[in-house]
Amino acid sequence: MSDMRIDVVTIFPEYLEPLNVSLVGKARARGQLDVHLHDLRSWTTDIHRTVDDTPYGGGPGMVMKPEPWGAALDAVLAAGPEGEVPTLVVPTPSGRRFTQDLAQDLAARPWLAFAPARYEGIDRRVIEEAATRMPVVEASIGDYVLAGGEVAVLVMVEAIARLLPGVLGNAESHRDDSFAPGAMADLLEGPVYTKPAEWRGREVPEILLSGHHGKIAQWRREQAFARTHANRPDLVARWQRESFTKKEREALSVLGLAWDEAEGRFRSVAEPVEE
Ligand code: 6GU
Repeated sequence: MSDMRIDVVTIFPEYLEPLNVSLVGKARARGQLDVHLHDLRSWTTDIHRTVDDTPYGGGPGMVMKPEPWGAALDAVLAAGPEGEVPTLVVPTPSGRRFTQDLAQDLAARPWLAFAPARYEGIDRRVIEEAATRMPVVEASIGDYVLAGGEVAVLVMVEAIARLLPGVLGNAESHRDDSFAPGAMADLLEGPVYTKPAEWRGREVPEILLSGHHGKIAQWRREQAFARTHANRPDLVARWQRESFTKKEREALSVLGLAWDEAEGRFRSVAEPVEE
């Protein structure tokens, strides 16, 4: 038995060819991941294999018809283990944010089915009817609009697959990831270096060559603070005072970040207090 079954229903199965490559491809080859691609058009019944139609109420673009999706989801359900249902993941810019937390939640489920749409989306009744039969998660990979959900499926499957036990070589590989629960929650990973120790006149930070594991860990954490401060003020706004040691708060103050008791958040000391 594989660790996870994944079904994808799409009008562009060839868009998902990258699932044969690299980490996900290897997980499939090792039998840890069982991926089934389905062409939505195989559940159409007309000569033109139509999957879309004009929107009720008017407006631009086309909407995916419910009948092919209904038949496709019926077939996916019937193809899996008796009595089990998949979690249906519907990629859409209108969905909840696809985060590391959601990736972790989905990685714990034995069976996922993805329903990426093209055009303006799928007739709403498909999602509602599916939700009476299986868990449904509508998820967006970011605040921008893609031409279709297939690339979002690639993003989500890769983020999920690397969390499956035994897919990444090292069981500790996830621990220091940006966004990893625990010490890295709401933190971005800092910079990394490899040999040679000097390259084009640029030296690797000396601390990394010191062999002082404790000091290295502290330095990496401070680098993570600096990166997060520079790139993601929204994450800094979530930090709690209690998550940091006294020494770490000193490092934060060097970055110009101080705990503001009244506001209940870390604030740039340069930043004016709002009236
Ligand atoms: Cl999941 N789908 C599409 N079409 N656009 C998106 C998206 C998904 N996430 C962000 N933009």
